Amino acid sequence: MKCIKCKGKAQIKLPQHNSRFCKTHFIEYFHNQVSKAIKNYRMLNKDDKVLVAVSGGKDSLVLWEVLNQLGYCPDGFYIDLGIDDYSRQSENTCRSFAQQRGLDLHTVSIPELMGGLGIKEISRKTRRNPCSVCGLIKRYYFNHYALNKKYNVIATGHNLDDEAATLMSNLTRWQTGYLSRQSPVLPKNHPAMVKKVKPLHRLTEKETGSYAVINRIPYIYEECPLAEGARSILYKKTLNYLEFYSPGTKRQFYLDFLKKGKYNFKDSEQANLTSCNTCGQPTTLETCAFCHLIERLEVKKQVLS
Ligand code: Q46
Ligand code: ZN
Ligand code: ZN
Repeated sequence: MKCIKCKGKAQIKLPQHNSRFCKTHFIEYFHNQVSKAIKNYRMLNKDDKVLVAVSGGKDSLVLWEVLNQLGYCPDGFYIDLGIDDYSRQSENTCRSFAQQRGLDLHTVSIPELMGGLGIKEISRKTRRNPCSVCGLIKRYYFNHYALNKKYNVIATGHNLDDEAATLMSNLTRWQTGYLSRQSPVLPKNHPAMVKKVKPLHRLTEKETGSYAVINRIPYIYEECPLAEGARSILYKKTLNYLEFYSPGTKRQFYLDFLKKGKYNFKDSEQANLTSCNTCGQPTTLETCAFCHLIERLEVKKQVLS
């Protein structure tokens, strides 16, 4: 098997592109895909203050590494979700990654901010699905922290598999508002909102995994113990099945949606975006979902320093 660029020994096969690369040319391909995503969607400028949301998993650490290699000087942001050993190991992985590269890592702890409760306890107390409360809390603190510390872009490690699974989930339930908003860039369309970007959206989970292995990026292999039964896993499996028999399907499904499909859906919610009467963050309601959650939990909200 030969690299299509240099005819040297290929290490990685990408059936969706009908390509094979040696290590050097795979890294070049990977960086090109990230640069293309950044350029096509005007995600970042070299002088932007960028905060990368890191979890200790391969995607977010690969993103941090690539943005740093491409000269964007990003800082990392880790949220301790209070999920037992998993959270401890994730934080240690992020810390050692940052230390080895001389990068800055910022952290906040959900149990410290929410009266000693971690995601599991919050989920139990509110009788809500753990991933739904976790998503709500993470979104709130990413935005709140970045705004407080004057970062103007938040970058997340969502890859092509994540985005294609979200698309399939939104389509199967005809969530037209979500479909119109699903994008690799969420612009700042409220004074208290920080722009969010997904520079890995053109790359599959397999590709980010290969990049991590080739570049010896240590990451946490275990899945979050609360992920079990998440519907996104089912959608990913379905898409991987299609991809196995018809390479390129996943990529075409998602990238063509961005090019051709997305504009057929209307977003009525964004027009009604206003400020939460309790915390000032953007919401379509009088009080935002996060403040409702705090009220329901009967905990005193801590202010971030
Ligand atoms: S961390 Fe949180 Fe994920 Fe765990 S509880 Fe679900 S959403 S699975 S990315
Ligand atoms: Zn090569
Ligand atoms: Zn609020």
